[in-house]
Amino acid sequence: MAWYDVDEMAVLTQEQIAQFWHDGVLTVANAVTPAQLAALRHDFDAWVEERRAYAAPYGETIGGRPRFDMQPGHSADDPALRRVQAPTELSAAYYDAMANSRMTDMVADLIGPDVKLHHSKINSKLPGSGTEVKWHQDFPFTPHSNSDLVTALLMVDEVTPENGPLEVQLGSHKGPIHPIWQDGVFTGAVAAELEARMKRGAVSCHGPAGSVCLMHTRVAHGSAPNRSAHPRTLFICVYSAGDAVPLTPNPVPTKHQGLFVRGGDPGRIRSEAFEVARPQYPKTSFFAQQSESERTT
Ligand SMILES: O=C(O)CCC(=O)C(=O)O
Repeated sequence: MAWYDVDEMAVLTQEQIAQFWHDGVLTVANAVTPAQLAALRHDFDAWVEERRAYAAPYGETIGGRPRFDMQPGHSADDPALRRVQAPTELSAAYYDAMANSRMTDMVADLIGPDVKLHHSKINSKLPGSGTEVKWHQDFPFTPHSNSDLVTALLMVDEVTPENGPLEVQLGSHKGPIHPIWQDGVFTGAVAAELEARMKRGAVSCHGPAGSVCLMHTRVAHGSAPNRSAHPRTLFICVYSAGDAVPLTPNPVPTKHQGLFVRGGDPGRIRSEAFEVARPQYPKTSFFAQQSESERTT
């Protein structure tokens, strides 16, 4: 898949915008400034250190669920922080990257002019942690009246083919919405045989730290454990068009939901026809929903 570098002042070109709507994915370098990137890394490193002291998920978001979620097996010597929910509430650096960066401008080029935040999170794969993401589309987790939603995955670390990059099925945003309930259980993942097929045709999204992967909400994707000696930290912001209205509770509640980061409230609701099973609200995090052993404990 092609990825692009753009100069300091540019926003996306028509070619890049066309590529996004064709593939459902576009990776662009330098989505934040070097100073913004350094601030993101600084705050994340501090959270990893701080979490060594905790054996179980810790902290609280406005939904009453843990702020910091760890992979089972986490310990002080082997910290396995896998998720920080709503980091824009904790850190000026994360807020700034979400609301005031070239990443924000790029999203406006795709689904603007009116763009609002739905939620934010950090997905972390520390070396050897085993954290993986089973294949799914984001839309059935966060259905809206229309599907003009972009999941922006900002690479806080360099992402390589070895450290568990996002893998996508190009063009899948134009296909069906695949169930993430299997045999009456909310697994948060497509059926195993479909996942195997999707993996065979997958393309991975990697790039230097500071790059962003802009992904349409209906693109099928997943990611494997980090087999390398280097961390893979993604700051993920989910944005919607101003006229897309959420139909179910936010699985990552945040006081910043609905914040207009570009433009303003158009005062209109736009809808598309689709049918989707209601998602199950998570008890702790998305990772626990996807894990058979964590679901049953
Ligand atoms: O962390 C990743 O590799 C993928 C993120 C993802 O699929 C999600 O959070 O929905």
